Amino acid sequence: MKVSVIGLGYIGLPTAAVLASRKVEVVGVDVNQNAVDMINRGEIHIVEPELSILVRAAVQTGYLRATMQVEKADAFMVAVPTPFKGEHEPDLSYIKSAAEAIVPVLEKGNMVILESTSPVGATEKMMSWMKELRPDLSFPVFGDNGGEADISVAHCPERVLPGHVVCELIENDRIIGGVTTACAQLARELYKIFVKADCLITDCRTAELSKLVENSFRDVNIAFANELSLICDKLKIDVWEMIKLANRHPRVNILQPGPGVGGHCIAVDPWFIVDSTPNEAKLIRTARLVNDSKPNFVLEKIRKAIEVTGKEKAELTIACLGLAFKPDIDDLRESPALKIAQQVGLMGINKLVLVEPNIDEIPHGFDVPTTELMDLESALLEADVVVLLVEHMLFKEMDLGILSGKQVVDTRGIWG
Ligand code: SAJ
Repeated sequence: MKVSVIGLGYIGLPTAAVLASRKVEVVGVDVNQNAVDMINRGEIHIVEPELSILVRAAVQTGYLRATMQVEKADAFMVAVPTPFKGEHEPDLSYIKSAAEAIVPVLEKGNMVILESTSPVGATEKMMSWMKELRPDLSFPVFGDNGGEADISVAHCPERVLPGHVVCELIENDRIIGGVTTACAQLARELYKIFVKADCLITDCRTAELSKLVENSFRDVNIAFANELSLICDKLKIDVWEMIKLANRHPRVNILQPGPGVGGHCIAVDPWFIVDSTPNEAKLIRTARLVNDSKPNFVLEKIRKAIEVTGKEKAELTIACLGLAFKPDIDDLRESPALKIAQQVGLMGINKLVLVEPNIDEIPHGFDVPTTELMDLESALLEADVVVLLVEHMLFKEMDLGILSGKQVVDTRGIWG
């Protein structure tokens, strides 16, 4: 069997490498020449524990190679981004491009699996794009479980946690949503090659919504924690202590407040539900708004900290610790930390120093002239105000003595 994985990002590359480690011939396809070259050298272009060893071994043993051109395969797994556009409407253009790239090599008996998190109906939409370009092939019809088709189509949403991707790809239960039951059964055969946990069969629409609901569940719960942090601030109560105590109740498990919600998943996916059912998804929308407004609250805290220093803004150095959207990864997508740091840089201060141990240069588009990326120690020596934005291990383990005499805004409650 030969599998083609379209999109070699945070999901596609680990999936390709895990499959290749099970001795399946895998060809990864990406539009990024640099990523393709690196992978073919056995290197990786993202930070993810265990992935580097896995990719190197997969390339060295000859089971994995990368290319920019889609080639013939038995199965195609699409793992491309699904961002939103305009007023939080899903942007399926990457899925459309992937479908268009696959169709010229598509043959009777092939299977196409959409892994990208998608709004309800996207799998059938992808199928309709392929059908339009290949009228010579027959495609399944949703719910027609008795029917036969040349091509098999399914949605198998990824649900791995960045930072634990390799392990979770193998250990997590997997939802396999077929356009028909036969499609789901065929897709399950493929996933069973590397998934140790259960592969649960359903239809593609239910699979699409389950994935969106998983992330909305987390978003709503984080919004609850973030709202509590505003309430506690008003009432002058330590939110982290209060949550710790409330969580001692056997049926209460509140998440942690922070500077907002980032990443390409939780900050995006709930909008796909809101977009398809705007009148019903009231709580889901409100959670998004609560989480999206948290950076403004943090910026207000920073303004207050600046005032307390008693210094002129033009003399101040502010250190922002952490830019990634969560701890110990290099992913800056939708990162509230990055947004906050950018706003701090525009406050008219003398200098902004950034500490982000997982990147080597100031991110492209970070348009603040007086900014420097530094190691932790140098940054803390210079800073008048220290803003902790991401609970990286480095910041959890540091000696807190160095903070004395400085104004500190700890958005993650790690320095209690
Ligand atoms: N966050 C908090 N407080 C918390 C937990 C998280 O503020 O208590 C913030 C994080 O700092 C981060 C954001 O939420 O900015 C999201 O982080 P996360 O660790 O909750 O989730 P992701 O986005 O890394 O991964 C999620 C996972 N979904 C769920 O846990 C339901 C993962 O399993 C999915 O595969 C992934 O989205 C995805 O790709 O959809």
